[in-house]
Amino acid sequence: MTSPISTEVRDGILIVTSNNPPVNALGAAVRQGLAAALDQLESDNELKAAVIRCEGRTFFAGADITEFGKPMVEPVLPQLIERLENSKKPIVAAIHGTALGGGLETALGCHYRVAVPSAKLGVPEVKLGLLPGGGGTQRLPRVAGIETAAEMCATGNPISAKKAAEVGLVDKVAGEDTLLEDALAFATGMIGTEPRRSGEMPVHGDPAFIQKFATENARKFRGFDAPAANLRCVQAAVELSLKEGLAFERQEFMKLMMGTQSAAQRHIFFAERQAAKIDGIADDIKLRDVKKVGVIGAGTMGGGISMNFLQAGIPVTIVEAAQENLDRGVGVIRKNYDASAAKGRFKPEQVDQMMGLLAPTLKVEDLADCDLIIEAIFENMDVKKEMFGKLDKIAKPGAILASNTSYLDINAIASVTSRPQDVLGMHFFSPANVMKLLEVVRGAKTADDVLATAMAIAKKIGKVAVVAGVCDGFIGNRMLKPRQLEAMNLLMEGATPQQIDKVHVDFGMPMGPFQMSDLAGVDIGWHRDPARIESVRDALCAVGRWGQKTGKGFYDYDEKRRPTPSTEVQAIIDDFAAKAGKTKRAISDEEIVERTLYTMVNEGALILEEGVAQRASDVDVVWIYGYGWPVYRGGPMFWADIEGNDKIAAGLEKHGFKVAKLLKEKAESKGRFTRPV
Ligand code: T1G
Repeated sequence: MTSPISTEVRDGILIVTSNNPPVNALGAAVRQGLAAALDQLESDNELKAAVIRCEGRTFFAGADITEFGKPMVEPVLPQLIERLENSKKPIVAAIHGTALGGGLETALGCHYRVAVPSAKLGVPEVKLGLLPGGGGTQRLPRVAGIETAAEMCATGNPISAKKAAEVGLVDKVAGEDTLLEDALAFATGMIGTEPRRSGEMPVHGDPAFIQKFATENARKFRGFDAPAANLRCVQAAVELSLKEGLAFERQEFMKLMMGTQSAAQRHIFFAERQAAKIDGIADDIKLRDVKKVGVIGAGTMGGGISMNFLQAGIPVTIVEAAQENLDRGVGVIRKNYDASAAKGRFKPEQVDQMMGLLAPTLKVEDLADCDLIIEAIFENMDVKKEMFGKLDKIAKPGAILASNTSYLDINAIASVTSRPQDVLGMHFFSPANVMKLLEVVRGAKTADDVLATAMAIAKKIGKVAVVAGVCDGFIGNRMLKPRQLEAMNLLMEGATPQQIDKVHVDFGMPMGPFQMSDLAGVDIGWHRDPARIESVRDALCAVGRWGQKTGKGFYDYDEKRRPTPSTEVQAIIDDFAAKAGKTKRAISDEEIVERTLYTMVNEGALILEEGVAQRASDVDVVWIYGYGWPVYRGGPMFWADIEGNDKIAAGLEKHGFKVAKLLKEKAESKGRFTRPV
């Protein structure tokens, strides 16, 4: 097999090129090729310096994550990086694309770095539950300073070539199209000089920044092991020699690598990419063109949905029934963009440009030239059927007709059109311009190219899309149902809203079932008749406890929307429990987990049995990106594998639940839903 590494000599400079698509990951063959190139550099006296570069879309984007958990193959990356650094002849890294993780560490092993303006440099290992294991935590504080090192390592966010040049991480910003020439010129200028070794440079910056940064980001880092480990390594760079610091980093790296959090986060890294693939449909299927989008409804969802397309430069025609609602909807879009611009996310002229792509109208006929029409109107089947009947007459042939329904039957909606093959669901999560998850709901008659086009457009607008089959609630909301139901049942038996929510927040969820209900609105789906009180929810709604929007729901809220438990709510719960003949008892946190989280896993197993989700990792992606399931627990199905499916099944049986067939099978065979990483 030919090596992904090739070399050529130009004016005494060895040009070392990696060609290892798709991202020049530093797999064994690449490392071996680089080692061979170093042998050549060292042994040939005609060679005075070297430039290391990559073909394709990017410089090395990191170690090869698919090698993790497998026997290491020499040379391991830290060894290779030390060889680079100890070379007696200057070596220049020529960077384009994204120099990430082990890729940036390899560049740090080189003596100098030249990058194009569009390049990004980062150490995203923390997002995989890891830390830079190739010396990054020790060399970055020496090259770029403590502050930049701490931030880059603990957040995993990349920096631009410009910023990198400002902090000394890049020595020269090359022309966008003259990277090799500029790198060769830089190398030529270094011939005969003693190479500057990152590891020999003094650590500089303010060590106090490390703790300050940790404190400022405590909320964001809550529950994660890796950010603190990264900061400990940067601290070690301050206190120890390079050799000792590298040893400390290796020790901390191995601890993370062997932990479940990194396994979970690597699982999600691959799961997110796998979700984009549709089993049984060729990757190169011809997609339909989507040059213009129509959105029906300018409310919270319609407005948020529109923003996604405008940000991607796709014109949107937005339709409302009444001028007042249309004006309000357009105003909210503008206000949201202005708020983002105020935070530096957009330039003012970009906001004007995006708003210029928005065409508000009261006439649904104006959607006739749209390639994709997304309906985001009232969540009622009759209303949706009527609208799709109209669209069937208005929309051009081949237009994709999508409903943003969060649980209604796409097949029923499609049945009122003459083109069910062009109909599917595109279920955005609120706020639609923020939440990354998009459930793409495949109807029985949805054409393959329609489904593939929806998945492709989802990626284009920055969404993480998951294919779902038709059922009540698709994947996410269907699993939410048993969780909410059991949470209410637990209230009747003596648990309190705050106890149940605390169990979920301690687990790592952003909020618990009742905090979520208050945020979304306790009154969602309420029959609106205050005289008709058949449940705790009815009782709360009847007294105006509709959630945060009315200042009270399951909790009371102050002006800053901070929740406090409510004695009125507890009295309503107790009254209902008494009427239902329930006697209050102390309920353990473990029982709350079993009845609200194990039941979700059970529903996930049913979803897989019915083929509503393509794969278990898709279910995990839905819960990570749609509901904030802690990524360091890998999603409900991965978490079940770690908990043990036998323990999950036993816990469900203990509380009288019927265990799904697939879960029972996993329990009996000690099998997993997800592939080990
Ligand atoms: N290893 C193996 N495969 C990788 C990979 C990697 N590092 N990065 C991407 N891929 C695959 C990915 O699975 C997909 O495969 C294809 O490449 C395109 O990726 C010792 C230990 C570089 C910004 O964390 O952030 O170095 O689905 O769809 O949107 O300190 O990929 O096509 O079969 O994401 O253009 C650190 C991870 C590793 C970078 C490109 N590096 N990658 O984004 O394409 S740990 C990272 C990314 C490490 C050292 C440590 C992105 C990207 P498939 P893609 P993209």
